[in-house]
Amino acid sequence: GAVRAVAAVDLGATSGRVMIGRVGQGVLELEQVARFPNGPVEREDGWHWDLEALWGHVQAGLAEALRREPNIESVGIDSWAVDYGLLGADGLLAEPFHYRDDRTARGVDAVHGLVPFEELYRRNGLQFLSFNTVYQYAADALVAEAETSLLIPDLLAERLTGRRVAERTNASTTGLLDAHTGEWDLALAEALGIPSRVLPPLVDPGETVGLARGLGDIPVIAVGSHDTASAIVAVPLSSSNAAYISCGTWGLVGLEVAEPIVTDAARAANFTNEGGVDGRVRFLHNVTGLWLLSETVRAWSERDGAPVDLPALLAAAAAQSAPARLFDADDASLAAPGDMPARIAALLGMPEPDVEDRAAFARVIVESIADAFARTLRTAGELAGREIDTVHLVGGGALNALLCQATADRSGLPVLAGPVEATALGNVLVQTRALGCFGADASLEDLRARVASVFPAVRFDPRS
Ligand code: LFR
Repeated sequence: GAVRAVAAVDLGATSGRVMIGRVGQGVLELEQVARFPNGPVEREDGWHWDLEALWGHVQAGLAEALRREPNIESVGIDSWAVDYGLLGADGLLAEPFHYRDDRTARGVDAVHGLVPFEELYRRNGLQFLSFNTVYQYAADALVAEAETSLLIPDLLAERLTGRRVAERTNASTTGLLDAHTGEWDLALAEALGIPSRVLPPLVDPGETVGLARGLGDIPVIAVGSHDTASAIVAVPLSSSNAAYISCGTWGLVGLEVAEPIVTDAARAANFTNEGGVDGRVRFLHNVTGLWLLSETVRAWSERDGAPVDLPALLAAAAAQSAPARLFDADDASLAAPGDMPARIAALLGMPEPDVEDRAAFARVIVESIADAFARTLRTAGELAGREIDTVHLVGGGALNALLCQATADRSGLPVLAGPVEATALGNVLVQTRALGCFGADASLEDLRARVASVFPAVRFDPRS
């Protein structure tokens, strides 16, 4: 049959991209059309996202995609989770906040004062992250004035189609979705004083959201609009004993399960149950990932007045001997934007590195991330009662051979690296399945088999 094409918009916390995806007999391809930087921007009232800049990049990228490939049949949008824009009749009431803004601390106290964390966990299944949407709402006076609240991908879809909906996988990260039914927990919203009118109708991945008016009326198809949900679609999991690490800004470490696991042990280990595509559950923990490296490199580049070359730094780091001391990559002090080398040095109890010691310092960062990955894999297996035998590492981190090898060594498990662009692939796969490219009842396993056959993994075996 003919090769068919769709457009995928994939926004990460440090960069965004627009891709053309092509699917046909034995064909599964991505062509990058646009790539643009993203990150926290500091305003008078705290850290925000520059939504208008992102929207500009998305529009330009989609226009370019259609110029290159006029046969594009649909558009799908995914991004990081939890952040939202509040809308009135005429559009946005305020620029969306960045989840790393510390106003959420107030929201945590307010929410837990009304509903204890134990009860929240039983209902929404989410690990405690101070930035879960429900805490952000509690710190945001504008919620009371809003007609509706849309998560970032839904907000962009609304600009394209005029329709206000909440895609279900991303809605599961708000803290207001019932983990067991997949529906809004209206009783919880009421107990927290969040008006139910701000919670839009839910749609599932694969459903058409509406027609993109400025793009020749091609449909916007809902995908796993939470980037991690899309990434897990494209992990070529071979069995239920295969774990994944979706590694970009964050390292999302866990397993796919059929039903939420909300035991006391899972709560104590701070494991989350996020909604996946086709009703699967992503049972995982957020480990601080490449954020530690990107923020470190950003600080050094600012200090030097010239960009630090990350690939060269990692090559030099690989030539160092293994570090004696590590730090806890999960430490709460590393969450905020700002001078990362100083904060890591403080955890290590040593001075900040001189320029000639930067490679060794980068090595400590990579090994500390790998150590947290290994620890979290062990916990995931224990909590789910599974004997993990393989780890798939997807996302940008799959390009970091030092990190992949260190994860294999520290976990004692083979690491299968790739695909690097798992998120965009998952986005493309869900759209093209909805368009009928894989047959009417193609399962996630069918889609993953296609990924495995087209994108061979790079294998890292543990060294003793
Ligand atoms: C990864 C991710 C994580 C989410 C964090 C904040 O990009 O979406 O899954 O916990 O960003 O939204």
